[in-house]
Amino acid sequence: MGWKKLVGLVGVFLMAMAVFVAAATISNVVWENAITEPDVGYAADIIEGQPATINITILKSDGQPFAPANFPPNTTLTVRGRFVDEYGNAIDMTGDGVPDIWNFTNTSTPGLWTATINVSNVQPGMYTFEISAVATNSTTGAIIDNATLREQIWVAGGPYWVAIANVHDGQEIRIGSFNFTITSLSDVGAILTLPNLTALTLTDNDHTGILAFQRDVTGDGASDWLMFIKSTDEDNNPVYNLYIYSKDASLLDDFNQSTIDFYRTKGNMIVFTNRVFKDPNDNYKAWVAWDNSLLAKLGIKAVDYYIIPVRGREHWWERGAPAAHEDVKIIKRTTYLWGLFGNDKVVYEGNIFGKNVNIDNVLKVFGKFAGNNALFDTRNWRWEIKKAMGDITIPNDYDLQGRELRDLAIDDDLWRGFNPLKTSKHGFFSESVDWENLLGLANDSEGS
Ligand SMILES: [Ca+2]
Ligand SMILES: [Ca+2]
Repeated sequence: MGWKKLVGLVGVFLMAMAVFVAAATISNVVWENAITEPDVGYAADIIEGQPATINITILKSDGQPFAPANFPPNTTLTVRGRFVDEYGNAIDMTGDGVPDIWNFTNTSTPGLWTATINVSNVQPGMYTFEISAVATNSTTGAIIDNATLREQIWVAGGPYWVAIANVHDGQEIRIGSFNFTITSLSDVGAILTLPNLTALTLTDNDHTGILAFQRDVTGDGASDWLMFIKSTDEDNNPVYNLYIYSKDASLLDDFNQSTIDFYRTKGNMIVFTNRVFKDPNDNYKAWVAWDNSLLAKLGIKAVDYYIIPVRGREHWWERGAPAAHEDVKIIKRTTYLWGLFGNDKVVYEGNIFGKNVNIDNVLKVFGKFAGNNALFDTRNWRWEIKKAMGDITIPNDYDLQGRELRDLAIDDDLWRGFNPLKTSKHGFFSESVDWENLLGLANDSEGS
């Protein structure tokens, strides 16, 4: 073989490679009537029964818009989307047993394609949506150009859902008139005891870490989804969170977790369950762990803790199963000589949902319950946790006091020595916390 021939072959090979590499591209996915914010990086959320529109930009392999004008006359352009299983087969997303295909249409903007997807009667969860764009010679059937894009999509079972973190054996779950007890819950499956004492067994056949069943828990005659979804706690231990999806707004009201008030543990700690951090009327509630020890009573030294929910919807939302945000700041206020000396310090800042936040082995905060609500805007939808509750554990020589943020500012009883919201400067007290801003009293841009 002469060197010219070799170069020629290499050249052909490189050209073949170039054709193979330079396929069309699908990019710039823009959703309408789906939830893509407040945090990018999560899969888009679409809601069962609510049509969502997906817009995509497709470019030919030569970079021109994937549009009829940029192809020879006898070209057929097909752009379609399908939800696919792990083998790439289209699946049924409407409950009629027939796999579904959504055809995209070319908009007036060349290369901008759009489709409206409506799923129904599917189990909530993460799904793979595969979009393919193919240009075919309509005479020969030969493929001229093509592109594929796979998008992860979270399908929510309704615009209302509640999540309970870290549910466990023996726990009783009450929603309106429906209730059940978790008899056992593990990787193998779950056994639940329903009201009429019948047992319901759930198994994780497909090993997804999801155990799901349907019941009408809101009493409107329509089934709601109940799902145990495996997750991990802050120590990476496996836990199960319970998610309940509904199309019935009363779900959030029905979910009454306030039956238990408090109990004592063996270690002289008191657990206050189901304390509200945020209610559906956008009231945020702070909790103060007030030091009642002998030293504190004598005015010598006291350590008080303030659990302050961070205001603003961007701090209270859930996306998909593992992503929950219930942001609080915990301030430790140490005072000496009746508050003459002391300091404030932020000792925790961040999410509490499903976390056992332990401060100094004195205060423990566990974000336990989130009642999530889809907010329908003109184009962009959002989730907001309308109702958030948690468990707070304190030693038995502490008191737990709850106040709405604004009330905390005016209530002198909950400030040892002096109220920083009323006294701007205090001689021996080193201030490092912007209380006004934290409680939403500063002419806030941060609040909702
Ligand atoms: Ca179908
Ligand atoms: Ca229902």
